[in-house]
Amino acid sequence: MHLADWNLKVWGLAAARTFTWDDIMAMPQSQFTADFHCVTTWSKLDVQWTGIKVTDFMQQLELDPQAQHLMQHCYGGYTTNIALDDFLREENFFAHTLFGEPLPAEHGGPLRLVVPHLYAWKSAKWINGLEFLAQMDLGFWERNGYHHRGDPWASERYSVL
Ligand SMILES: Nc1nc2c(c(=O)[nH]1)N[C@H]1C(S)=C(S)[C@@H](COP(=O)(O)O)O[C@H]1N2
Ligand SMILES: [Mo]
Repeated sequence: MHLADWNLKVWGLAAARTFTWDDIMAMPQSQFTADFHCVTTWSKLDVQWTGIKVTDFMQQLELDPQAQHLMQHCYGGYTTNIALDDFLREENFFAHTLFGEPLPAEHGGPLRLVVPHLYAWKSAKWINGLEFLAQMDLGFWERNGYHHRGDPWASERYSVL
């Protein structure tokens, strides 16, 4: 993917926006160290990232007060849903750099979300869209039996619905 062709769109219960790569790089940049928990029980500790805090990114958006949830969309068609409260946490970020190098495509480059407090399937790789919603809609794994929230400390791996 050429970065000149890349973009991140916002729609639904927020004023529609299309961010280019240059727009993303012009936002405040931060460093992060975050652990990463996969649903299949492995964890990666002390991963070094650079990117944009979700809270800084959100300064650019005009959210409809009805928005309670969102769907993350990705190049390739993967989707995963997340509650607005889980998304807006201070420690969440969009990552474009891993250990000082451009984020490799296999790990979600050019841009991925990282949500440290939830299982890794909630951290969309190759992210290209944020759709704000009034209520929960289910993403790819959530439709296929994973828990709708996915808190690793509570071992919320699988849905009991
Ligand atoms: N777009 C997209 N994002 C995704 C996935 C995927 O298949 N597609 N898999 C998820 C799952 S299940 C995990 S464990 C992590 C894996 O991230 P990693 O490849 O950097 O270890 O990405 C998450 N984000
Ligand atoms: Mo996973």
